[in-house]
Amino acid sequence: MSQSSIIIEKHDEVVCLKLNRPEALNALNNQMMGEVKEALEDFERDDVVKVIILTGNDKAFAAGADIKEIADKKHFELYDRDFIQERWEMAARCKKPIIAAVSGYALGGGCELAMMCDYIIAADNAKFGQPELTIGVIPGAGGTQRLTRFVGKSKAMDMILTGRMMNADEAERCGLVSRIVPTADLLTEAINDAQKIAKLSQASVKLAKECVNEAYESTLDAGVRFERRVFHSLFGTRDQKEGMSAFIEKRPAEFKD
Ligand code: DAK
Repeated sequence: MSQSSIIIEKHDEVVCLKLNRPEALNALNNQMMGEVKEALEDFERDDVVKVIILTGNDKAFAAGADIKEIADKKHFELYDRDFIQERWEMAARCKKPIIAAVSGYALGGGCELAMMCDYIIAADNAKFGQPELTIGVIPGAGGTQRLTRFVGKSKAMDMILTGRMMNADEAERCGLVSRIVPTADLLTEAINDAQKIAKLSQASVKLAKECVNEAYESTLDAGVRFERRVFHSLFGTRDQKEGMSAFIEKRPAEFKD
């Protein structure tokens, strides 16, 4: 296998996974997605890691799947191997929180990968798009579904049918990203967020994430019932006792998971 196409940096309980094929604007090839999947699986198993940041470089988060790698593929080959599906979905399956820190291009599979994360912080130079129709296909890693849930039908149709890019301002206005920060501060901001989350009770962090995601899978009634059961269950944890005692005793909570 050639040189690794990701870089991993650890900051105590926060781990930063950087996509690293700058010569191809971080186009997501099979090797890179395999490495991303393996790294995420390792982070899920590693008790020290509490929060994951997925990022690229200033110019590109990722400009999509590697078109040069997939251009000659045949229909049955994609179908039969379910086109590298299992390598792509890991970010959406993580129980630990995962923040996408997006600078530059997040196009096609790059935008889809960012949307699989729990939330997106955008640098002021970020550009999002689903340009697959301009190369004769459609989004294939959840773009038609996730983008529509993020931004609504009209904007999703506009983006997907025209293939145009959206800048960071528009992405924030329509709810695709949680906030915009100066490009130079992107990683510091993401790490600050991650460190705050890492200090909380990880049971409540993981379960809150599961509850929010449930909103996309169920009716309001069923989702609220799910949330209530999870709320009840947290009273079986020491962290709930610690959090509430610390509030009453006017001291910082020390969560132990
Ligand atoms: N693939 C391969 N190489 C790419 C690339 C890509 N997506 N994007 C950029 N590059 C390469 C360029 O070929 C160029 O390489 P050299 O020619 O120098 O060797 C280098 O990166 C710099 O790119 P440019 O010269 O084009 O740079 P510009 O600044 O002029 O333009 C650009 C930047 C982002 C506007 C342009 O590079 C561009 O349009 N890129 C393609 C964007 C795109 O169409 N993306 C969507 C790809 S399709 C699925 C999973 C995933 C997917 C589908 C299914 N399953 C699990 C089922 C995803 C599909 C896609 O993402």
